[in-house]
Amino acid sequence: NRKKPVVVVTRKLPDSVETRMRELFDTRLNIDDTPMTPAALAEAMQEADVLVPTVTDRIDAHALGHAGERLKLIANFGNGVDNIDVAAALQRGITVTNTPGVLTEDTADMAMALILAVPRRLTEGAALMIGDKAWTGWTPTWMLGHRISGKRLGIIGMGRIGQAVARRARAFGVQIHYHNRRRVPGKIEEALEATWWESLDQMLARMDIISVNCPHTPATYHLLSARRLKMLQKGAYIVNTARGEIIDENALARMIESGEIAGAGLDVFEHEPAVNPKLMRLARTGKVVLLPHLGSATIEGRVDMGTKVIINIQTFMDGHRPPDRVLPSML
Ligand code: 8YV
Repeated sequence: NRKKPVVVVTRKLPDSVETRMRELFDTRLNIDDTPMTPAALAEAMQEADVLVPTVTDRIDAHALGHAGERLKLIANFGNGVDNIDVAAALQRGITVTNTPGVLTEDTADMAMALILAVPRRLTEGAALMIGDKAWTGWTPTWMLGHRISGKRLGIIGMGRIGQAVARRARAFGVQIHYHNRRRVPGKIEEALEATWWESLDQMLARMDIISVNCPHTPATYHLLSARRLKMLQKGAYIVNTARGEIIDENALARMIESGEIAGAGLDVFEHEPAVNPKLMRLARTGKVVLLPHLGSATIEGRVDMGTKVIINIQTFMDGHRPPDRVLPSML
């Protein structure tokens, strides 16, 4: 009868996940569900065999300096691992896992919702129906948006989520284009009738809508820089359900203000939970639709993520390679 591993969970997880974790492990839960302070995180890293962080925990090289001898696994409750210095963890002999696959469809749904919401002025219209006298009458030229079907969508990052966005957009009659370091297999390209652009710059200049679906890494930080945003056609829209850091937020806000870019749908921000005040102002005009990082926020998704975390921990503790191990070479 082995001793149960000490598993420290940094945030509140669905009840069913916490219950199962408590059955299986010596689980230390974060009862009040506040973000862990660096000091609390350091303490957790001292006592844990396994740490289960979320997107709100920064596990950088400095934080890893506090890792105790016994910490051997960081099982991230999330897909993106930009909150973790994976290379530094590995150097200390700590394995890192994530939860890919189970939040693909939910995140793609949210991207599609934003692709529809911004050009069709959904939040602007919905806001008019709250309160008594907002909607005063209909005319044929009133509150016109832009058609989605027939438009060109440029997907940046054609992994699982990018492909799921492509499938949805195709069903809406949108033409699919993508930029990815590697071209996806021909069968997938054919099924999606997707056009690959080796050059991101060239793709940007020809798209009506851009959807950001790549991970945030040093290579993708401000990938959509001021210089690249200027390449977009006047009237283009941008949707981001990946990570805020991929877009230069200030430049984006400036260009929407000036009308060079028509609008944006953003579920992620550079300094969450802080939101650029210029973007907040633009949200009042309807040109920008902002969501508080809800891409994967479904009950089903969170439970599936929890199941993945548990499987990764169990497999690791049984001495095998966990299914969702992350290596620096994968980033
Ligand atoms: C969640 C996410 O907020 O998985 C990700 O990369 O950004 C979101 O789905 C996150 O997983 C919570 O840790």
